[in-house]
Amino acid sequence: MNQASFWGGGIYASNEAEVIIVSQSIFSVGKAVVSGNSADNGGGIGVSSGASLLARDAVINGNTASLTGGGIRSSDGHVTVERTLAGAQCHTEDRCSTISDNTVTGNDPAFHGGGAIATFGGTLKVTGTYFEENSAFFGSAIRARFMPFESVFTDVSVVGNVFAKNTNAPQVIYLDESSAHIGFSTFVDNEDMDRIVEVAYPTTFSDIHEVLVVGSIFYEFNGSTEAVTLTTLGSTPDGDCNRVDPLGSFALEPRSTSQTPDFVDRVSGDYRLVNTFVDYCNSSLLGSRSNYSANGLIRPVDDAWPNLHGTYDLGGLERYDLDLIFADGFE
Ligand SMILES: [Ca+2]
Ligand SMILES: [Ca+2]
Repeated sequence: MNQASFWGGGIYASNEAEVIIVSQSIFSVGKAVVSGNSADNGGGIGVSSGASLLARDAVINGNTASLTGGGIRSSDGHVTVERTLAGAQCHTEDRCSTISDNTVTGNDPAFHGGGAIATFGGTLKVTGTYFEENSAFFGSAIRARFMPFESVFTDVSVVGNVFAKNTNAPQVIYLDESSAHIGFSTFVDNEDMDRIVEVAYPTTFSDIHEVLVVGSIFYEFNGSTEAVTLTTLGSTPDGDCNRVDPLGSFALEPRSTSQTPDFVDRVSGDYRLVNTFVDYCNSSLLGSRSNYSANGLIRPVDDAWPNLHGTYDLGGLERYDLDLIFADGFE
């Protein structure tokens, strides 16, 4: 339990430094945990000025920031959050890579927010990770601005994740003057938002930003939440193969569906698919960058279920058969 006055409650790195936190196993003795810290910016971890963070199979839960980034805050940093561990335990209710239960209390609409992650400039890559029960007034899970800002990096990449029960903001992911590729993720039972992904000011003096959202499930309690919305002037985001409620511009993107998903145990937070949306899509617009899932399986798994457009399941969790896991050497 740490407290920092301004940056990085648990860990802070600047000036090209590298922070690596890696779990050695899925069991608690080997887990990398950043929990119960607080700061103004980056309640758990702060990186700035070219510093990089690699969080692999890590738990970044229960941290608090008063201004930005309940779990992680980056300013021109390079943040990678990923899941690499496989294991039968993590296929069910255990989460191997999580950024959950973090809170931001700041309410300045220009800069505050990002319940799990706030990132301003630099790069962000998040794969195979659960974002649950984070809270902020802007971007209950993620807030990104100026991505990239005078940079050739591939900005924001968010693939194979689960976003559930994040609260308090008008949007779960807030992309402001940012490019982003969001793919094969599950958005379910988030609360309080007007739309799930908000895109603002995609066209700036230096750049036209590109936002792609593919292969994802957007399914919220009220049944009438727009999935992806442009709220300013500028180039519209592109979509493909998404499950969305039947309203808003994203309902018109190719291969979209408003069919109701069927989760193993939604109430208990087990968002694995039963059969709906299994083997629904191909790798769509992201190619091999689609091949991540929050249960650690390498996509795609060709299930016995008939293929619609391909072998990729929609959402953050690729369905599997136990026989297949053991045949592939998972334990
Ligand atoms: Ca599949
Ligand atoms: Ca199949």
